[in-house]
Amino acid sequence: MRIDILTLFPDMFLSPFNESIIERARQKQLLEINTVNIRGFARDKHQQVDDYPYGGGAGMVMKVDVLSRAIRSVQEVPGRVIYLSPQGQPLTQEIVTRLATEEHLILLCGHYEGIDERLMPLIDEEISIGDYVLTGGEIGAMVVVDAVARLIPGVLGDERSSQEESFAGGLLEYPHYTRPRCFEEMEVPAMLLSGHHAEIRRWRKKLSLLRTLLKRPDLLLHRDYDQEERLLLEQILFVREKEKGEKS
Ligand code: 4HQ
Repeated sequence: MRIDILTLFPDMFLSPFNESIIERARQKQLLEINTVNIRGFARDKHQQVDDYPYGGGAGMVMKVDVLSRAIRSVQEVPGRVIYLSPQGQPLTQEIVTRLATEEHLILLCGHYEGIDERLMPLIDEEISIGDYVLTGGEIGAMVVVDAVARLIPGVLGDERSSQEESFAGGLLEYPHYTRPRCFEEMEVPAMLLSGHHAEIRRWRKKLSLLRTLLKRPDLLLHRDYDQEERLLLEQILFVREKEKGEKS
């Protein structure tokens, strides 16, 4: 997969993309990331990339001619152009999965008040990483790259790691433990030491469901449940109902 990032601040991407899993994916050539400095497409002597808004008001607007040249410069191979913006579709794992099937992504990072509206015909999709305001699209682009990269086959050392999410897909993770067995009087749950792999799997699924119910009940609403999940959720709800009765 190839990802081009159009930005005024290419140095912001140095550490995030030159460390750990993303760096290894690039070394293995599973992922090619290019940062493209938008300023390189300014033509006037001041290399101006922004200008005052027509109609007046605070802030600056990124220039349509500069941005269109920047986008077209990376389109010798056609790619999906994504603009990071609070007005975009909120990023979800479903969107990440879809983006991971693309061969070429072009991420446009805006600054100031944003981009000239006439750039919209060159943009395929707007994505928001959440309902808050950033100083620019760079951190949003990093989030998209990170989430997409780990779905590319071969990027995660252990192929199971991304598979295990479809096991509990759409649920929060069950609790994890490693040595020592006892820390400050807190024991590792006996179930995990039992060696009964089928029961451990069920126990983990049940705790995933319980945690999701307690911390993110919204995730349970529009979910497809299998037979086992229905049963485990029923057990959880039955115990909760029983405990309510005991209190009164
Ligand atoms: N910005 N999700 C304003 C964001 C943002 C977000 C990027 C700030 C675009 C013009 N990007 N610029 N939220 O707040 O992606």
